[in-house]
Amino acid sequence: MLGDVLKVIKKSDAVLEIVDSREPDLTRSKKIENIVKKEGKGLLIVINKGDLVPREVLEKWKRYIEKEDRIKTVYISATSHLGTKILRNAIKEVLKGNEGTICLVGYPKTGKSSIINALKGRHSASTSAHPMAYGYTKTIQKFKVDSKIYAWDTPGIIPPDGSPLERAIRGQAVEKIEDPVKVALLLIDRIEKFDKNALKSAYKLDYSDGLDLLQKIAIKRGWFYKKDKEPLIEEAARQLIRDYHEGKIIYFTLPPSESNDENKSSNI
Ligand SMILES: Nc1nc2c(ncn2[C@@H]2O[C@H](COP(=O)(O)OP(=O)(O)OP(=O)(O)O)[C@@H](O)[C@H]2O)c(=O)[nH]1
Ligand SMILES: [Mg+2]
Repeated sequence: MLGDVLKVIKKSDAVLEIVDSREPDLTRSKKIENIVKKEGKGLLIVINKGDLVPREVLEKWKRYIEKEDRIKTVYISATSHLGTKILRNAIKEVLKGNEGTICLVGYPKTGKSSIINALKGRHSASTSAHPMAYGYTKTIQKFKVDSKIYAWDTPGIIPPDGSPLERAIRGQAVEKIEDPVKVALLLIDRIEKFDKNALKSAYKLDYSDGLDLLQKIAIKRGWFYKKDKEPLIEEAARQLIRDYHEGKIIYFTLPPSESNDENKSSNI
C-alpha cells in the first residue's frame, strides 16, 4: 500500500529513493518523487547495486538525473560497501545539516535493507533504539547513521506497478507472478537487447532461445515433472526472476539521452 510509504515519508525530514543500477529509469517512481516534493522533504536518489554496472554508466545516470530532474543522485554498492561515505555526505546535504531523520523508499529488492546494513556499519555499536508509539502495539525503531542522523528501520516498499515485465523488474515477488514463464521470456528478451551474453555468462549455458534457456536451467538443476520427466520450466522461470532480483544477472541500460549505438558497441 502506498499509504505506508506516505506515512514514513511524512515522519522524515528527507527521503532516499533506492533504484537498481541496471534499470534506474524503470525502478524510479515518479509518483513517490512527486509526493516527496509536495511534502517539501529533501530527496536523494541512490542508485544501488553499482557493482553490476561500469562506473562511467553510473556517472551518466547520475548526470542525467541531476540535469533533467534536478534531484541529487549518488551511486553505491551496498553489498560491496562502496560509496557509503559519499552517501553519508549526500544525506547531510539533503538534510541541509548534520541532524535529522531519513527514510528509505523504493521498489522491492532494490537493496533498501542492504543499504541500511551498510550505513549501520561502524556505527552499529552505538545504535540506540528510539522506539516510537505506532498504533497500539507496534513500535518502529530508528537507527543511527551519524551522530545526529537517524533512519527509520521500516523502509517504505513501493508496490510494483506497470506491465508484467515492469512489475518483475520492479521486484514483484515471484510467488505472485501468475505466468512466470511468459514473464521470464519477456525479461530474457529485454536483457538480451542490452547484452547478448549476459545470460550465457550468468548461467554458464549455451542456448538457442528463451525457452531453450529455461529448459536447460531446469535440466541443470534436475527439475522435472514427475509424470513425463519433461523439464520444469515454470520453476526455472521463477529462479531466473529471483536471480535477477538478487543481482546475479549483469547488464546495463543507458539514460534516454545516450544513443543506442553506444550501448551496442560497448562490450563491458
Ligand atoms: N550485486 C549487488 N546485490 C545487491 C546489492 N544490494 C542488495 N543486493 C541484493 O539484492 C537483493 C535484495 O536486497 P535487499 O537489501 O533485501 O533489498 P530490499 O530493497 O530491502 O528488499 P525488500 O525488503 O524485499 O523490498 C539481495 O539478494 C541482495 O543481496 C548491491 O549493492 N549489489
Ligand atoms: Mg528489505
